[in-house]
Amino acid sequence: MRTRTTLTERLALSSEVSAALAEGRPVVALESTLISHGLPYPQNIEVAKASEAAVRAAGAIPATIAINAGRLLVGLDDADLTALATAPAGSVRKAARPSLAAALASGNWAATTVSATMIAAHAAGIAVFATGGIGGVHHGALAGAGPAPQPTFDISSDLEELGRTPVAVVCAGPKAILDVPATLEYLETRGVPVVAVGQADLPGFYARSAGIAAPESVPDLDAAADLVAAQLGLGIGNGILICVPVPEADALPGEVARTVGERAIAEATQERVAGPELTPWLLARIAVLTDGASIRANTALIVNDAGFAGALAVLLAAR
Ligand code: PSU
Ligand code: MN
Repeated sequence: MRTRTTLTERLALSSEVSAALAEGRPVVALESTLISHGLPYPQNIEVAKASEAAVRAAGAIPATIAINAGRLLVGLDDADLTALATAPAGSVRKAARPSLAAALASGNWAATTVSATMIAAHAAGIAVFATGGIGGVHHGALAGAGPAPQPTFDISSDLEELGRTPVAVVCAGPKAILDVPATLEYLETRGVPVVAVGQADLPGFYARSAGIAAPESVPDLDAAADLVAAQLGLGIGNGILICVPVPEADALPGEVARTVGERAIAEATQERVAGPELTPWLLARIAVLTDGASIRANTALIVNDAGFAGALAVLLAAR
Protein backbone atom coordinates (compact mmCIF):
# COMPACT_ATOMS: atom_id res chain seq x y z
CA MET A 1 0.00 0.00 0.00
CA ARG A 2 1.24 3.47 -0.82
CA THR A 3 1.65 5.48 2.31
CA ARG A 4 3.10 8.69 0.89
CA THR A 5 1.85 11.06 -1.75
CA THR A 6 4.11 14.00 -2.51
CA LEU A 7 3.03 17.59 -3.06
CA THR A 8 3.74 17.23 -6.79
CA GLU A 9 1.55 14.12 -6.96
CA ARG A 10 -1.25 16.03 -5.25
CA LEU A 11 -1.27 18.75 -7.92
CA ALA A 12 -4.06 18.60 -10.50
CA LEU A 13 -3.56 21.30 -13.11
CA SER A 14 -6.37 22.18 -15.50
CA SER A 15 -5.47 21.51 -19.12
CA GLU A 16 -5.47 25.25 -19.87
CA VAL A 17 -3.07 26.06 -17.02
CA SER A 18 -0.89 23.07 -17.80
CA ALA A 19 -0.57 24.09 -21.48
CA ALA A 20 0.15 27.73 -20.61
CA LEU A 21 2.91 26.77 -18.18
CA ALA A 22 4.46 24.31 -20.62
CA GLU A 23 4.60 27.05 -23.27
CA GLY A 24 5.98 29.69 -20.89
CA ARG A 25 2.86 31.85 -21.18
CA PRO A 26 1.91 34.12 -18.23
CA VAL A 27 -0.22 32.54 -15.48
CA VAL A 28 -1.63 34.15 -12.32
CA ALA A 29 -2.62 32.14 -9.24
CA LEU A 30 -5.76 33.21 -7.36
CA GLU A 31 -6.78 32.04 -3.89
CA SER A 32 -10.11 30.58 -2.83
CA THR A 33 -10.54 31.44 0.86
CA LEU A 34 -11.83 34.85 -0.12
CA ILE A 35 -14.59 32.98 -2.02
CA SER A 36 -15.57 30.60 0.79
CA HIS A 37 -14.80 32.70 3.87
CA GLY A 38 -14.02 36.28 2.83
CA LEU A 39 -17.14 37.45 1.01
CA PRO A 40 -20.85 36.59 1.11
CA TYR A 41 -22.76 34.99 -1.79
CA PRO A 42 -23.29 36.21 -4.51
CA GLN A 43 -20.45 38.76 -4.31
CA ASN A 44 -18.00 35.89 -3.80
CA ILE A 45 -18.79 34.16 -7.11
CA GLU A 46 -19.00 37.51 -8.91
CA VAL A 47 -15.57 38.54 -7.68
CA ALA A 48 -14.07 35.11 -8.45
CA LYS A 49 -15.27 35.34 -12.05
CA ALA A 50 -14.39 39.03 -12.40
CA SER A 51 -10.87 38.34 -11.10
CA GLU A 52 -10.37 35.60 -13.67
CA ALA A 53 -11.70 37.93 -16.38
CA ALA A 54 -9.32 40.71 -15.25
CA VAL A 55 -6.35 38.32 -15.48
CA ARG A 56 -7.43 37.30 -18.99
CA ALA A 57 -8.01 40.90 -20.09
CA ALA A 58 -4.39 41.61 -19.13
CA GLY A 59 -3.23 38.74 -21.36
CA ALA A 60 -2.56 36.04 -18.74
CA ILE A 61 -4.23 32.77 -17.74
CA PRO A 62 -5.97 32.61 -14.34
CA ALA A 63 -5.38 29.62 -12.05
CA THR A 64 -7.73 29.69 -9.08
CA ILE A 65 -6.49 27.21 -6.49
CA ALA A 66 -8.53 25.06 -4.10
CA ILE A 67 -8.61 21.53 -2.69
CA ASN A 68 -10.99 18.67 -3.42
CA ALA A 69 -10.80 14.88 -3.26
CA GLY A 70 -7.27 14.94 -1.91
CA ARG A 71 -5.92 17.02 -4.79
CA LEU A 72 -4.60 20.56 -5.02
CA LEU A 73 -6.61 21.89 -7.95
CA VAL A 74 -4.79 24.54 -9.97
CA GLY A 75 -7.31 26.09 -12.33
CA LEU A 76 -11.01 25.74 -11.43
CA ASP A 77 -13.95 25.63 -13.82
CA ASP A 78 -17.25 27.46 -13.30
CA ALA A 79 -18.84 24.47 -11.58
CA ASP A 80 -15.94 24.30 -9.10
CA LEU A 81 -16.18 28.04 -8.37
CA THR A 82 -19.93 27.73 -7.83
CA ALA A 83 -19.48 24.74 -5.52
CA LEU A 84 -17.09 26.75 -3.35
CA ALA A 85 -19.17 29.94 -3.44
CA THR A 86 -22.48 28.27 -2.54
CA ALA A 87 -21.29 25.69 0.02
CA PRO A 88 -23.16 25.96 3.34
CA ALA A 89 -21.31 28.12 5.88
CA GLY A 90 -18.78 26.05 7.80
CA SER A 91 -18.74 23.14 5.34
CA VAL A 92 -15.58 24.23 3.50
CA ARG A 93 -12.31 24.07 5.41
CA LYS A 94 -9.87 26.95 5.35
CA ALA A 95 -6.53 25.40 4.39
CA ALA A 96 -3.31 27.15 5.37
CA ARG A 97 0.19 25.59 5.65
CA PRO A 98 -0.62 24.05 9.08
CA SER A 99 -4.00 22.71 7.93
CA LEU A 100 -3.00 21.71 4.38
CA ALA A 101 -2.46 18.02 5.14
CA ALA A 102 -5.74 17.72 7.06
CA ALA A 103 -7.61 19.42 4.23
CA LEU A 104 -6.10 17.02 1.67
CA ALA A 105 -6.68 13.98 3.86
CA SER A 106 -10.34 14.91 4.43
CA GLY A 107 -11.17 14.28 0.79
CA ASN A 108 -13.61 17.18 0.76
CA TRP A 109 -13.62 20.70 -0.61
CA ALA A 110 -11.24 23.10 1.12
CA ALA A 111 -10.30 26.65 0.24
CA THR A 112 -6.68 27.75 0.21
CA THR A 113 -5.48 30.81 2.10
CA VAL A 114 -2.53 32.89 0.94
CA SER A 115 -0.05 30.46 2.52
CA ALA A 116 -1.52 27.29 0.99
CA THR A 117 -2.07 29.01 -2.36
CA MET A 118 1.60 30.08 -2.42
CA ILE A 119 2.67 26.49 -1.74
CA ALA A 120 0.54 25.15 -4.61
CA ALA A 121 1.46 27.97 -7.01
CA HIS A 122 5.17 27.48 -6.43
CA ALA A 123 4.90 23.71 -6.81
CA ALA A 124 3.04 24.22 -10.11
CA GLY A 125 5.62 26.73 -11.38
CA ILE A 126 3.48 29.89 -11.07
CA ALA A 127 5.39 32.95 -9.83
CA VAL A 128 2.63 35.58 -9.64
CA PHE A 129 -0.38 35.40 -7.30
CA ALA A 130 -3.16 37.93 -6.72
CA THR A 131 -5.35 38.28 -3.64
CA GLY A 132 -7.16 41.01 -1.71
CA GLY A 133 -5.40 41.01 1.61
CA ILE A 134 -2.85 38.87 3.37
CA GLY A 135 -3.15 37.66 6.92
CA GLY A 136 -0.81 39.34 9.38
CA VAL A 137 -0.08 40.09 13.01
CA HIS A 138 -3.40 40.53 14.81
CA HIS A 139 -3.88 43.21 17.44
CA GLY A 140 -3.14 41.66 20.80
CA ALA A 141 -0.82 39.04 19.27
CA LEU A 142 2.21 40.42 21.06
CA ALA A 143 0.69 42.30 23.96
CA GLY A 144 -2.58 41.59 25.67
CA ALA A 145 -5.53 43.86 24.98
CA GLY A 146 -8.86 44.50 26.71
CA PRO A 147 -10.31 41.55 28.60
CA ALA A 148 -7.65 39.22 27.09
CA PRO A 149 -4.51 40.28 28.96
CA GLN A 150 -2.32 37.46 27.61
CA PRO A 151 -0.69 37.84 24.19
CA THR A 152 -2.58 35.67 21.69
CA PHE A 153 0.37 35.03 19.33
CA ASP A 154 -2.16 35.17 16.48
CA ILE A 155 0.21 35.75 13.59
CA SER A 156 -0.94 34.46 10.21
CA SER A 157 1.03 31.66 8.59
CA ASP A 158 0.86 33.87 5.47
CA LEU A 159 3.82 35.85 6.84
CA GLU A 160 6.01 32.75 7.33
CA GLU A 161 5.09 31.60 3.85
CA LEU A 162 6.13 34.91 2.30
CA GLY A 163 9.45 34.40 4.08
CA ARG A 164 10.09 30.99 2.58
CA THR A 165 8.32 30.62 -0.77
CA PRO A 166 9.48 32.57 -3.85
CA VAL A 167 6.18 33.89 -5.23
CA ALA A 168 5.21 37.51 -5.93
CA VAL A 169 1.97 38.24 -4.07
CA VAL A 170 -0.11 41.19 -5.26
CA CYS A 171 -2.49 42.56 -2.61
CA ALA A 172 -4.07 45.86 -1.51
CA GLY A 173 -2.05 46.09 1.70
CA PRO A 174 -2.62 44.76 5.20
CA LYS A 175 -6.11 45.34 6.59
CA ALA A 176 -6.94 47.81 9.34
CA ILE A 177 -8.02 44.78 11.42
CA LEU A 178 -4.32 43.89 11.73
CA ASP A 179 -1.49 45.43 13.68
CA VAL A 180 0.02 46.96 10.54
CA PRO A 181 3.35 48.21 11.97
CA ALA A 182 3.95 44.82 13.64
CA THR A 183 3.05 43.05 10.40
CA LEU A 184 5.65 45.12 8.52
CA GLU A 185 8.29 44.40 11.17
CA TYR A 186 7.55 40.67 10.98
CA LEU A 187 7.86 40.69 7.19
CA GLU A 188 11.14 42.57 7.47
CA THR A 189 12.48 39.97 9.91
CA ARG A 190 11.50 37.22 7.48
CA GLY A 191 13.25 39.01 4.62
CA VAL A 192 10.15 39.93 2.62
CA PRO A 193 10.28 43.10 0.50
CA VAL A 194 7.04 45.10 0.88
CA VAL A 195 6.49 47.40 -2.06
CA ALA A 196 3.85 50.09 -2.60
CA VAL A 197 2.98 50.88 -6.21
CA GLY A 198 2.45 54.49 -7.29
CA GLN A 199 2.68 56.06 -3.83
CA ALA A 200 5.01 56.32 -0.87
CA ASP A 201 2.34 55.28 1.66
CA LEU A 202 1.58 51.66 2.33
CA PRO A 203 -1.85 50.87 0.84
CA GLY A 204 -4.39 50.19 3.62
CA PHE A 205 -6.67 47.56 2.05
CA TYR A 206 -10.15 49.22 2.31
CA ALA A 207 -8.35 52.58 2.35
CA ARG A 208 -5.77 53.94 -0.12
CA SER A 209 -3.28 54.51 2.69
CA ALA A 210 -2.52 52.60 5.89
CA GLY A 211 -1.24 55.88 7.34
CA ILE A 212 2.41 54.81 7.32
CA ALA A 213 5.14 54.76 4.71
CA ALA A 214 5.79 51.55 2.79
CA PRO A 215 9.30 50.09 3.26
CA GLU A 216 9.79 50.27 -0.51
CA SER A 217 7.89 51.98 -3.29
CA VAL A 218 7.95 51.92 -7.09
CA PRO A 219 6.26 54.40 -9.44
CA ASP A 220 4.46 51.95 -11.70
CA LEU A 221 3.90 48.45 -13.07
CA ASP A 222 7.14 48.40 -15.09
CA ALA A 223 9.22 49.24 -12.06
CA ALA A 224 7.32 46.64 -10.03
CA ALA A 225 8.18 44.03 -12.67
CA ASP A 226 11.86 45.03 -12.49
CA LEU A 227 11.85 44.57 -8.73
CA VAL A 228 9.99 41.25 -8.81
CA ALA A 229 12.37 39.93 -11.47
CA ALA A 230 15.35 41.05 -9.37
CA GLN A 231 13.96 39.43 -6.22
CA LEU A 232 12.99 36.12 -7.80
CA GLY A 233 16.20 36.08 -9.86
CA LEU A 234 18.31 36.13 -6.71
CA GLY A 235 17.08 32.69 -5.80
CA ILE A 236 17.30 33.42 -2.07
CA GLY A 237 14.01 31.76 -1.35
CA ASN A 238 11.55 34.30 -0.07
CA GLY A 239 8.60 35.94 -1.76
CA ILE A 240 7.81 39.59 -2.36
CA LEU A 241 4.67 41.54 -1.46
CA ILE A 242 3.40 44.07 -4.01
CA CYS A 243 0.77 46.42 -2.58
CA VAL A 244 -1.57 48.16 -5.03
CA PRO A 245 -4.01 50.71 -3.57
CA VAL A 246 -7.76 50.06 -3.81
CA PRO A 247 -9.34 52.02 -6.71
CA GLU A 248 -10.23 55.54 -5.58
CA ALA A 249 -13.96 55.26 -6.42
CA ASP A 250 -14.52 52.32 -4.06
CA ALA A 251 -12.05 53.14 -1.27
CA LEU A 252 -13.20 53.78 2.29
CA PRO A 253 -11.80 56.94 3.90
CA GLY A 254 -8.81 55.98 6.08
CA GLU A 255 -10.53 57.23 9.23
CA VAL A 256 -13.65 55.12 8.55
CA ALA A 257 -11.58 52.00 7.86
CA ARG A 258 -9.66 52.48 11.12
CA THR A 259 -12.74 53.22 13.22
CA VAL A 260 -14.79 50.23 12.04
CA GLY A 261 -11.71 48.02 12.27
CA GLU A 262 -11.17 48.98 15.90
CA ARG A 263 -14.83 48.50 16.74
CA ALA A 264 -14.98 45.06 15.09
CA ILE A 265 -11.83 43.99 16.95
CA ALA A 266 -13.25 45.14 20.29
CA GLU A 267 -16.43 43.15 19.63
CA ALA A 268 -14.47 40.06 18.57
CA THR A 269 -12.42 40.22 21.78
CA GLN A 270 -15.61 40.54 23.82
CA GLU A 271 -17.20 37.58 21.97
CA ARG A 272 -13.94 35.61 22.38
CA VAL A 273 -13.62 34.94 18.65
CA ALA A 274 -10.13 33.60 17.96
CA GLY A 275 -8.06 31.39 15.66
CA PRO A 276 -8.91 30.84 11.99
CA GLU A 277 -12.47 32.11 12.56
CA LEU A 278 -11.21 35.56 13.52
CA THR A 279 -10.42 37.01 10.08
CA PRO A 280 -13.74 35.90 8.45
CA TRP A 281 -15.66 37.12 11.52
CA LEU A 282 -14.06 40.57 11.40
CA LEU A 283 -14.64 40.91 7.64
CA ALA A 284 -18.32 40.02 8.02
CA ARG A 285 -18.74 42.37 10.99
CA ILE A 286 -17.11 45.27 9.11
CA ALA A 287 -19.52 44.66 6.20
CA VAL A 288 -22.43 45.18 8.62
CA LEU A 289 -20.83 48.20 10.30
CA THR A 290 -20.20 49.92 6.94
CA ASP A 291 -23.60 48.98 5.48
CA GLY A 292 -21.91 47.03 2.68
CA ALA A 293 -19.38 49.68 1.69
CA SER A 294 -16.51 47.42 2.80
CA ILE A 295 -17.79 44.68 0.47
CA ARG A 296 -17.70 47.12 -2.46
CA ALA A 297 -14.15 48.15 -1.57
CA ASN A 298 -13.13 44.52 -1.06
CA THR A 299 -14.50 43.32 -4.40
CA ALA A 300 -13.05 46.30 -6.29
CA LEU A 301 -9.58 45.84 -4.81
CA ILE A 302 -9.50 42.09 -5.47
CA VAL A 303 -10.40 42.53 -9.15
CA ASN A 304 -7.94 45.44 -9.44
CA ASP A 305 -5.15 43.29 -7.93
CA ALA A 306 -5.96 40.47 -10.36
CA GLY A 307 -5.65 42.81 -13.35
CA PHE A 308 -2.37 44.22 -12.04
CA ALA A 309 -1.01 40.71 -11.44
CA GLY A 310 -2.03 39.70 -14.97
CA ALA A 311 -0.09 42.61 -16.44
CA LEU A 312 2.85 41.83 -14.15
CA ALA A 313 2.90 38.18 -15.26
CA VAL A 314 2.83 39.29 -18.91
CA LEU A 315 5.88 41.54 -18.39
CA LEU A 316 7.76 38.82 -16.49
CA ALA A 317 7.02 36.18 -19.14
CA ALA A 318 8.39 38.51 -21.84
CA ARG A 319 11.80 38.72 -20.14
N1 PSU B 1 -8.07 39.06 3.43
C1 PSU B 1 -9.28 39.33 2.91
N2 PSU B 1 -10.16 38.34 2.74
C2 PSU B 1 -9.82 37.07 3.04
C3 PSU B 1 -8.51 36.78 3.54
C4 PSU B 1 -7.67 37.82 3.73
O1 PSU B 1 -9.62 40.47 2.65
O2 PSU B 1 -10.66 36.20 2.87
C5 PSU B 1 -8.10 35.39 3.80
C6 PSU B 1 -6.85 35.03 2.96
O3 PSU B 1 -7.05 33.75 2.40
C7 PSU B 1 -5.73 35.00 3.99
C8 PSU B 1 -6.48 34.51 5.21
O4 PSU B 1 -4.68 34.16 3.62
O5 PSU B 1 -7.72 35.21 5.14
C9 PSU B 1 -5.73 34.82 6.48
O6 PSU B 1 -6.33 34.14 7.53
P1 PSU B 1 -5.63 34.11 8.97
O7 PSU B 1 -5.66 35.53 9.44
O8 PSU B 1 -6.50 33.19 9.79
O9 PSU B 1 -4.25 33.59 8.77
MN1 MN C 1 -4.54 33.28 12.87
